[in-house]
Amino acid sequence: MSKSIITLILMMCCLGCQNKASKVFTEETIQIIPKPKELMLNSGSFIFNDKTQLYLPDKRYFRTTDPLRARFKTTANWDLKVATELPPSNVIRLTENKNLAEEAYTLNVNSNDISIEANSYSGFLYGLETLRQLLPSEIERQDEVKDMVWEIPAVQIHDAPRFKWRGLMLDVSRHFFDKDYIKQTIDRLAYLKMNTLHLHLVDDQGWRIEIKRYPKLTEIGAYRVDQEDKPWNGRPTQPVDGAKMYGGFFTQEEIKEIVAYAESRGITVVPEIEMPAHVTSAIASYPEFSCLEQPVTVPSGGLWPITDIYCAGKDSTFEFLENILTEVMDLFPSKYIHVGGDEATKTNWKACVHCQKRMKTEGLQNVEELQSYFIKRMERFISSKGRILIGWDEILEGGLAPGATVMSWRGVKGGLEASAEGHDVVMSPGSHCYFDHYQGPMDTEPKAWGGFTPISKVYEFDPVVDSMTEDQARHVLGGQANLWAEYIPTTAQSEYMIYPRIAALSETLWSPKANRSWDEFSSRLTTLFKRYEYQDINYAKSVYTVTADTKVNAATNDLTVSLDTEFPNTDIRYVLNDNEMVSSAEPYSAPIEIHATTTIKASRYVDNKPVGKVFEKTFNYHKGVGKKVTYNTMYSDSYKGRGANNMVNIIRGTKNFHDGQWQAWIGNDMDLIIDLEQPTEVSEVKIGAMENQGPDIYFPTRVEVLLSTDGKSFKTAGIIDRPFEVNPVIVLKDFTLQFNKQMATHVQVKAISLKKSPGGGGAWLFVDEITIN
Ligand code: TNX
Repeated sequence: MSKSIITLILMMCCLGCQNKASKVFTEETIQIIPKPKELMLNSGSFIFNDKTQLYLPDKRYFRTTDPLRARFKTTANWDLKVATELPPSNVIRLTENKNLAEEAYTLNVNSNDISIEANSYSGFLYGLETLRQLLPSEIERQDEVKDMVWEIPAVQIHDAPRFKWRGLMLDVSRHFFDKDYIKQTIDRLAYLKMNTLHLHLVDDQGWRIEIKRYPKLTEIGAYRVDQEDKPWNGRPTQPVDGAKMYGGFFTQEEIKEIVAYAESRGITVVPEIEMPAHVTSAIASYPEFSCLEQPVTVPSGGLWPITDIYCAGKDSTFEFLENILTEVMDLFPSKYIHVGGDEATKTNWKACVHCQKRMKTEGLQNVEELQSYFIKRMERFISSKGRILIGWDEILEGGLAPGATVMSWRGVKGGLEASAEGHDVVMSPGSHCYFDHYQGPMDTEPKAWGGFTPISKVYEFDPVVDSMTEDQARHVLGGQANLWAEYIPTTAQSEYMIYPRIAALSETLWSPKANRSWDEFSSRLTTLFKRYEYQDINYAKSVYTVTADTKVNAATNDLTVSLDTEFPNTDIRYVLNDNEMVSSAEPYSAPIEIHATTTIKASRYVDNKPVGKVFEKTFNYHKGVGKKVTYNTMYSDSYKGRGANNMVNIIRGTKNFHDGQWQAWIGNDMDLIIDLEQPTEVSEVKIGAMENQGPDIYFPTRVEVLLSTDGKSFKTAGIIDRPFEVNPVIVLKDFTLQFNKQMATHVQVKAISLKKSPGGGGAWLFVDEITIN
C-alpha cells in the first residue's frame, strides 16, 4: 500500500471519529440560565445514545424526566427508558439526598454516567433542566436531527435558589389566554427554574374562572362587546344585546388540568380573585353586591377610575366572596390566595347607607379603614382554611391584616413597610418587573402600556432593597414579573413581552448576586435566543435595536450622535443621507459629528450583512439652533427636557414622555422668546407637541407666533386654533405656521394649554422643539 493511501485511510478514520470524539468544552461554552451557584468543569464528556437509561429512587419522581424524555424523543427519536435495576454505566441516576435544601440539586457528569442528587421533586426537575441546557441547542428543535452527537461536558454542579418565590403573573382578564398557552408557559417557566405562576383571573374586563354556585359570573362576566379593532382606551361603553362578544373562561376541569400540569413542572399556581375593586365583570353579573345595585356592562377596554366596587356594608357581599373562595381553594392547592386589593376608588362607599352603617358599628374613621376592614375580614376567612392571604400593596392602607403577605408593585415602598412590620413580601416593582412596559425605544416597539423596562434593567433587579435590615430581608420571599394584558391581544405578543426578559428575572431570583454581570449574561443570551428559535418562541430582539444619543456642543452648535445597542459590543454600521444600507457601510466606532441637516441610517451587522430593523433618523438644522431662549412662563420641574436650549437643540422627543427631551407645563401656557441675535429672514415656525390623553397630556388649543425686529414690540405672524378632541392614542405633531418672508431678530412662541383635563385634573402641555426656517 502506498504511503499516500495509508495517509488517506488515516485521515478518513479521523474524520469518521470526529463524530464520536470529544468536543473541547470551556467554561464559556457552558451557557446555563439561570447561572448555577457553583460549577466545576472537568475533563471528559458524556455522550448520550439510544441505550442511555434513567434510574429513579421512586416512581413519584418519574414526571421530573418528562421534559428531557420529550426532547430526546423528538430530536433523536429515542426513548430514554427507566431501568428497574441500576445499570453499571450509561445512566442518569437520581438519588435522594436529605441533606440538600428544598429545590437544591447536585449534578455530576462523567464519561460513564450522570448523577443527580436532590431532596425534593423540584430539585430533580431542576437538575434535569440544567442537563438539558448542557446539551447542544439542537435538543430544542421541533424535528428529528440526524447525525448529531449528544455530548455534554463533564461537570460538577452544586445549585440552589436564592429566593423561594420566583414568579410570573399572567393577566387573563384583559385578554383571555387558553389552557394550552398556559401549559406552554408553564414549561417555559420550568425551563428557567421559575416556580410560581400567578393567574390574574378577575378584572373589570372579564371574569375567567367557572364558579359553580354563581354561574352568571361566567355567563355574563366572561364576555364583553368585541371592540378589539379600537384602541384600548377608545372603546365606548356598549349595551350588550346581540353584539359580537369577546371573551372566554376556564372551566373547573381545565383549572384542575392546569394545576396538575404545573405541579408536574414544579410550579405552584396562585389564583387571584380581585376585590373590592377591578370587579366590574362581577358586578355586571350580580349587581346586588355593589353599593348602587345598578346594572352595568362588562367594559370592553380602559376603565378609570374604578367606582363600581363591591359593597363593604352588606354581609351578603362577604358570603358571596367566601363561597367563591371556597370553590377556588378546592381547585388550587396553593398556600397563597391572592385577593388583589388595588386601585379602589371609594366614592360609592362614602354615599352608601350600608357602608356608612358598617363604619359606624365597626368604629372606622374613613373609607381607607373600611378597605382594611374588608381585607382583614377576608384574611380571617382565608387563614381559617389554613391558607395565606396575599394582596397588592394597597392592602397596607388603613392597617394590614395580621397574617397577610404583601405584593409590592408601586415601587418597593409597600415591601419595605410590610417587612418592617414583620410581614412576608413579594417584590414586583413596576420599575423592574412590569413586562407590559416597553423593552426598547417606543417608536420601534409594538404598542405597550408605557414605561421603559429593558432587559438590562430587569437584570439589575434585586428583591432585597439596600436599606432593608437583615430582619426585613428575611421576609422577602422573592420576586415576580407581571404581564398586564391591556395591550396583549395575542399569544405571539404575550411571548414577545415575556421572552427574553423572564430569563433575566430568573437569574436575579435564582443565582447568587455576586455572580451576576450583564455583559457576561448577555453572551449567554445569544445561546438562549437560538434555543428560543428552535422552540418557536416569538421572543423580542430589542437588545439589538440601534439607538442614538445626541449631544450639542454649546460653543459651536454642532451635534454629535452616538449609536449603541443594549447588547454589548454589537457590530453597528451606518450610512448618511441618501446612501443605502449596504455591506460597505461605515463601521461605527466613535460619535458622528454633523453640521447640517443629516439623515443617519444604521443597523446591526452579522457576517457583513445588516440584520433586523434599520435605524433611521433625520436631524434637522434650522435658524434657531443653539440660540438663547427666554421663558415668560417656566416649564415644570418634573419635565425640564435638556434645560435652557432644549427647544432649539435639534433633538426630537419620542412618544415616551419620560425620554428627557420634553419640556412641559401643567395647567399653564407656554410662552417663550428665541433671540436670533441678528436680523434673519423667517417664513416658517414649527412647534413640536405631543398628545397622550391617558396621563393627561393634551395638544395646545392654540399656537401663536409673533415676530420682532427689536426684541420689544412683537407682531403676530400667524395663529393656529386647534380645539380639544378626544383622542385615545399617542400622537406627535408639528404645528406648522407659514407666513410671508420677513426679517426678525426675535421669535415669540405661545402655546395655549387646555389647562384643565376633562377628568378635572391639571392638563399637561408637552413641547420638544421649535423649528425656525
Ligand atoms: C396597575 S399593578 C394595575 C393593573 C394595570 C397595570 C398596568 C396593579 C396592582 N394594578 O390593573 O393593568 O397597572 O400596568
